[in-house]
This record gives sequence, structure tokens and C-alpha cells, in this order.
Amino acid sequence: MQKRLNELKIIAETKIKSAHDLNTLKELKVKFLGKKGELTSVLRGMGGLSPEERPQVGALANEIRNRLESLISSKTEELEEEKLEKQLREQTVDVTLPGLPLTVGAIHPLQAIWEQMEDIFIGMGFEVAEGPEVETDKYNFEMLNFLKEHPARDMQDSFYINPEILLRTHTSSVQPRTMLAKEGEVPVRIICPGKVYRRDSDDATHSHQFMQIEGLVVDRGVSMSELKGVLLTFIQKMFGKETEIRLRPSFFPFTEPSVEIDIYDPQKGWLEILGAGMVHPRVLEKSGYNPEHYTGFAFGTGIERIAMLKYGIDDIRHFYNNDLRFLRQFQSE
Ligand code: 2U9
Repeated sequence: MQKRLNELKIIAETKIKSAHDLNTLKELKVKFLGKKGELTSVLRGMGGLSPEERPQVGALANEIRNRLESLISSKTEELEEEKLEKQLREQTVDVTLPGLPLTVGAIHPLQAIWEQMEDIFIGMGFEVAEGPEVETDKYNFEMLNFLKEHPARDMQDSFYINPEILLRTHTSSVQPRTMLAKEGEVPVRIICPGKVYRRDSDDATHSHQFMQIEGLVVDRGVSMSELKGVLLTFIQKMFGKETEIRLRPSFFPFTEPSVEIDIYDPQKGWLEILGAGMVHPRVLEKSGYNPEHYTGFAFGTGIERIAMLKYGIDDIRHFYNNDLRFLRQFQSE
């Protein structure tokens, strides 16, 4: 039996030493040392040995097991190291190869104008206020002094969900919400940017959905000259500090007096850019501000309109088509 064990040892040693990969090594471990392996099967015959022989054979079998186990583990280490080295050799990075081009996105021109306008007004002490796009008749029309028969209230001009609820037609609905929340506290100095919806047919200058920024200031002693100063500052920061403006009389239900503001373009002449006015006393009153004590001014413009004037864009639909040839022109903005 000792002879059989020594033979087994020599065969196993030779095979382990000449193994070329980790899988073969695993198989050899099972073959020689596993539960159904060759060493175990030789040891099963120990029952037939004399009591003197048994400890000697047992000791030899243990010695062989230990020897084979340590041989397998050192060979495993050796093969793993070889495998790793091979991998490292094959995976060397050639740092001289050209890199993959990175595609860099650009801020959408409407987003850029939105952020620029926010920055300018925040710089003049305004806060940004937001409200829902699905609005009630109360905040979209009633609180802003639109009479019941005003054409904007017509089902044909606005997207109604039911007779009381519609998609807001201007961000002016945010202002009465903010004023009511302030419960008569002053100053109110807010801008309201956001999407608005009108039931228009889309063409080069109209879209059923566009973006506005409207602003509102309410305090004691707010005047038309402050309105003009704030809006001239905004316009000159947006279009250049030499830009000239003019004010024309206009009409909005929520302001009295109302004006439209034009900027002067040497090639195109006067271009309308903003609507504005002193907040109508009835509008102040409805939102909890006594018009005997407080006055206010408000203004509004389309973000698309500002972007079209600033970048010389002639069709509003360019903003929504996501044509990369158009959008890439704003890469460095
Ligand atoms: C309250 C009181 C007054 C907001 C104002 C305008 C003038 C205006 C339009 C211009 C073109 C928006 O993009 S547009 O359709 N807006 O001309 N908006 S004053 O006045 C308010 C708002 C809220 C409580």
C-alpha cells in the first residue's frame, strides 16, 4: 500500500508541476485529493492493514496530502501571477493614440436668455417666483381685471380643461398668488419666468406654447420713472449699453397707464420688446394691497422675442425643432 501511495505521489507531483492553466490544476485537485479522489480511494483499503502498519500508512498518506496541497497552492499562485502578467502585457495603453472626440452639448438659446434675464433682475434686487401652468380662471383672468367678456377668455383663444380651469395664457397669474401669500407685506419685487399657452396657429411669429418673463414691483411711492429706469437698465445689459428706447402708450387690463417699449436698431428701426405699466388700482386691491398707500409697476415680455431680437432669428419655430445645425450655433453661449 505504501508503494501504491508513493507511486500516486510521483504521478500527482509530475502532473501538478506540468499543469499550464488554473482549470487543469483544479481538476487535478479533485482527481487526487477530492472526496472521490485517488488518495481517498487508496486509503479506503486501510481496513485490511495490520494495526502496526496502519499508523505508518496513515502518516504517509497525510504527508502526501500536505505535500500535494502545498504544491497545488504554490502552482496556483504561480499560474495566477502568470495570467495577470499576461493580461497586463496585453492591456498596455498606448498613450500616443488620438483620444475619442468628446461631444459637448450647448445651452439652448431660450434657456440662455432665461438665465441671463434672471441674473440681470436678481442683480436689481428681484426674487424669482413660480406658479402652476394649469391655472384657474380666478388667477389667470379675474384677479388681473379681465372683464367677463374679454376676448382672451373666449374658448377659441385659450386651452380650457373645463370652464374654470385652463392652461395659463400668461405668467401674470403668478403675481396675484405671490401677493396674496405675502398678505399685504412690502416690498414685492418679483419676476415670474415660465411657459404659457395660447390657442394660436403656429407660424414664423406665433406659437401655441412659448415662454414669458413678467415682473412686478409693489411698494410705497413706486413710480413710472422707476419703471423706466429698471427696464432701461435691463435692456442695456441685454442689448448693449448704448441701446436707445422709447415708450408708447398702450392698453392692458392689469395696468393703467400702460406702455409698450421699443428698442432702436440702426438697420431695422424701432422694435417692440416689452409691455409694461403702473399696476391698476383694482388689481392691487384684489390682492390685498390698499391702492391709497401702495403703487406698483409691472412688465412682461416673451423669452423667444428677446432671443429672436438678440440673435437675429426670423422664425420662432427654430427654437422647438431641435435641428442640430441651428442649436450648434449657440455652442459657445
Ligand atoms: C399683476 C399686475 C400686472 C404684467 C405685464 C405686460 C405688461 C405685457 C406681454 C408682452 C408680450 C407678455 O410675451 S407677451 O405676450 N406682457 O405686455 N405684462 S404688464 O402685468 C401685471 C402682472 C401681474 C398682478
